[in-house]
Amino acid sequence: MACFEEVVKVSGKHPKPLGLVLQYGTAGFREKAEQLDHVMFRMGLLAVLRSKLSKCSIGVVVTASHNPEMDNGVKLVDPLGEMLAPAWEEYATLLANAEEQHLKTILTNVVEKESINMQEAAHVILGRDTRPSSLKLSQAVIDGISVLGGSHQDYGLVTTPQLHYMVCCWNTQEQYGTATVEGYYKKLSQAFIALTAKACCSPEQLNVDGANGIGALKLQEMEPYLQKKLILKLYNNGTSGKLNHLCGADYVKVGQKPPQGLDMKVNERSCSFDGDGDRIVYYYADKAGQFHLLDGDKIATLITTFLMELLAKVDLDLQIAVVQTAYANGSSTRYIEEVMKVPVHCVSTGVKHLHHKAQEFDVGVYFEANGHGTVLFSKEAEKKIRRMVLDEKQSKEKCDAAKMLANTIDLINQTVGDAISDMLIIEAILSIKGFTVQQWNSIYTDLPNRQLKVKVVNRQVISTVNAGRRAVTPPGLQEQLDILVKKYKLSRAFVRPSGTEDVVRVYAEADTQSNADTLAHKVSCLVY
Ligand code: NG1
Ligand code: ZN
Repeated sequence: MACFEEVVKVSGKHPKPLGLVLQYGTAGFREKAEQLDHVMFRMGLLAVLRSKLSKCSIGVVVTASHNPEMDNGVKLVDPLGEMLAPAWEEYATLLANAEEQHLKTILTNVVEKESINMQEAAHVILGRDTRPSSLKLSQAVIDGISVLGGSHQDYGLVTTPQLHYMVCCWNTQEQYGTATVEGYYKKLSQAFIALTAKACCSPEQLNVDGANGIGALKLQEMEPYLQKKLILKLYNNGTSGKLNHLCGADYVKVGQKPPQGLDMKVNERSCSFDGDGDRIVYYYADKAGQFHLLDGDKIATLITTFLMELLAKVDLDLQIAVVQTAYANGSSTRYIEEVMKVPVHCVSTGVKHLHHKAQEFDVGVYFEANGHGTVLFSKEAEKKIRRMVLDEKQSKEKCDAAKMLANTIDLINQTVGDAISDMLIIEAILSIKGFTVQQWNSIYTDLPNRQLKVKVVNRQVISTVNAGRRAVTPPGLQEQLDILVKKYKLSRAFVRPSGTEDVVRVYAEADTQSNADTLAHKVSCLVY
């Protein structure tokens, strides 16, 4: 194929380190930034092919989210803002690992297998985080797009969810929103102001740890649009500290401790974003100095409670469900299923799995324990709700509840988990319900738990089934783990290889913190 001759020529400027093997993992490729130039170029090529096939704009985000600053990564975003289709993840891996002499063959195979018409136009939407390496790497993506004749729109520095939002706007002819960062700020802030118009109290200042990343930058841009309806105090805004270093949602969640650089007063609520602004966790310290974390499970419970109340009022026969992963605290699952009577589904780690499952319901609430999540409303559910808002024959109570649901739909970023949007929803709910962060926290009590990272020679020797909850290789590992778990009360533990870092993750839950810690430690010894 003639056009691939040029690709091979330009690829020489983006050489693949010989023998380097990478995998399109939980959230795209992640590696030390200096190893990724060829991957970026090739993902530019792949995005063009995907765009030609779908006749839609395709997104590319250059980010490594919660990873350390020296890492970077890339992921492709499908037409409605969703994660890349599974078959294309395989093409991405093949393409990234092809030695120079095989590049043309791999590209030709994709074109033939998918019957791509190379005469079609292609358009790619690009964004990047604040890592020092991101600008150069995004230029390598542009080289890939250009050599295959694709056009592109570079949004530059944006949060990952802002990029997902842009892709959805482009492909819905802006029905979802205006495809600019200003359009994003206006849509969310108008919905927030409308939703909280009749709130019983205005909440006190919220401390935000921006992880020294893009979320901090974008929140500062957005603040004027919120018209002082929410008072934010931003810490770790990137002016002095390092990205994700001793701060950010992952640091807080995994370490169960506050970030550095945040001045937290007793009982004051604070939240942390991650490095690309798609995760959020809340926390506070009580009078005794004890730290309380309100993670993705607590967020899912709060949002589901709020939506359930509104859905009961509108009485439109809409089914709500919650989607979690194995990392969800056992108490949250029990509370949602047994007390709230809402069905809970457990899927494999990685937001694409949760998103996909949540699409099966009228209203699907999905959150990973780490604070990555959103709410999806089916097209039909959204239509019914918006119709009720305009239906003058309905009672005022129904109409008001429908309006609140419609504003919630506009406030939530339905394309992916979004720290800014989730923060606004949480703040709206707290002020509408007149809840303090302590009242929110007391909805249920978390089971003590511990997450550990274990460095091993080859993490891929561990493989799992049942949404990551049971190890099938190496032989005997699961049996030994089962014996350990039986020694503790209310216990649960599992191991799985990370899809984003070169580690094995261990998770343990038990009746006391010291038992959870000991169990996690003993499980780590099994894999080490
Ligand atoms: P891995 O590294 O595969 O565990 C982590 C998170 C996922 C997801 C991705 C993408 C945990 C335990 N895992 O995946 O939930 O958010 O990163 O960022 O938090
Ligand atoms: Zn992230």
